[in-house]
Amino acid sequence: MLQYVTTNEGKVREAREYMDCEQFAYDYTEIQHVDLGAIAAHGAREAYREAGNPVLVDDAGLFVDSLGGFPGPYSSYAEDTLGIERVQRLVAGEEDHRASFRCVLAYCDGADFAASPDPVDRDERALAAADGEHQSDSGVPVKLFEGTVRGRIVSPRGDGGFGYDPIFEHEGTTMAEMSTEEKNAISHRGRALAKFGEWFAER
Ligand code: ITT
Repeated sequence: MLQYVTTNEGKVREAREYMDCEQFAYDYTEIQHVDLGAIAAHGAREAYREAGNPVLVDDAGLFVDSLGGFPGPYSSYAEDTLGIERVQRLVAGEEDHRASFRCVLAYCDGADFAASPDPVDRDERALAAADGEHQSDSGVPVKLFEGTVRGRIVSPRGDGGFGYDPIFEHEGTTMAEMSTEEKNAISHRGRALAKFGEWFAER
């Protein structure tokens, strides 16, 4: 069974609309990198080594246009330290409230993949940022699937979803006001999961 690597149950709920998977609540090392793909690829190698089964790592982030992409790869840290309401107030002080949510899924089962149309991380960039202890992961390819949604940061509305959902509005509705199905139809994660699901079914 595919192991969906996350400590976040909200992510697993959304993923189960696309595939059978088990949650593997493994807290992989999140390397410091501006690129979510590099973080997820490094995590997938580490999780695969730990699980010994096919793994899918899910790394997501909120990128606010007027804050130069902040909090981006630090979204989890910003949620834990500032909280989503203070992030929202920070953005409210800017003229431009537009933002993107991005999700990168990184799949690893120890085998090699064809690159097209989604990228394969063959690990140099992740290893360059990692310390020596992970050198043994060298060479294990990771297939990446990405999804993005554009929206606006607004005052919190809605009880659904998780994380930044109450302050992320897409076409007039916050993601916390959507059902899981509605969120998946437009979200960063839904788009990445749809791409992955199609590819995985072929595999
Ligand atoms: P794992 O690393 O264990 O998967 P996490 O919740 O920390 O759990 P991320 O680092 O990918 O996962 O998430 C970065 C932040 O973005 C974190 O604060 C999440 O709550 C939030 N987040 C991720 N996906 C989201 C979504 O679909 N809607 C709202 N917030 C989301």
